[in-house]
Amino acid sequence: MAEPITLALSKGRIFEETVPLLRHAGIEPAEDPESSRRLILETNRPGVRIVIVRASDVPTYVQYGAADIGVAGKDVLMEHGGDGLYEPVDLGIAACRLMVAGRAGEAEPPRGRRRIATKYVHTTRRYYAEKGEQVEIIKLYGSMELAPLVGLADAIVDVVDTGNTLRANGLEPQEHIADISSRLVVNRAAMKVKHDALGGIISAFREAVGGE
Ligand code: PRT
Ligand code: MG
Repeated sequence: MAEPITLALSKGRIFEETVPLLRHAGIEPAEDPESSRRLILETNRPGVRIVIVRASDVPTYVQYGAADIGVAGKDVLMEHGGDGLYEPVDLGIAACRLMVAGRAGEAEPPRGRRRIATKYVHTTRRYYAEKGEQVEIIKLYGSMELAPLVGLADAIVDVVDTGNTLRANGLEPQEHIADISSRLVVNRAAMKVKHDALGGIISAFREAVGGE
């Protein structure tokens, strides 16, 4: 009997872009998480199941071994830290950029300590520490784009894809922090104990995205 494998995925863009890669590994989810309320999805492969979690919780499930393997954005991984995680494949999916953005046409940033609103508190602290700039960081959980419009912050740090959301709110990208794509993450202990089953899945993902 093959070793049971639990894969952590978030709904939405990551699930949708991971399905074709899973198919390459011979794995088909039995249900669509958008229409099912179930958080544990069986697959066509006995012993392989998918758990549906928040995008920012994927590294936590994998780190603690509640899931053996998962798919998470590099933004989420940078913020979480790499403890207990092995990051074998850049899947190139859900691509975007982590940016500083502020009000459009604001030539000079305000003098003194700028206030930056973000859900990426650790990443933002690290970024400004490396630049040697003192900033005040305000933690938000969503709708970051609102903060500069109502005077909560001078700028935000968020992921940007088309830039439409920034534009629609009178904001513009100002500084590029990192290019982001989603990565396969694997629990380090599971990698040893379930080496054959996980190794097969990792190779199939690598092949599916054109790596060797
Ligand atoms: O929704 P939830 O709070 O559970 O978590 P989440 O928003 O982190 O999850 P999800 O599924 O939206 O995103 C998962 C991953 O997709 C992120 O961790 C990123 O790595 C990646 N990704 C790629 C994006 C985007 N593109 C993206 N455009 N994540 C979020 N956005 C949001 C962005 O925050 C902004 O609000 O979309 C808006 C900007 O899009 P544009 O096209 O208008 O620039
Ligand atoms: Mg979201």
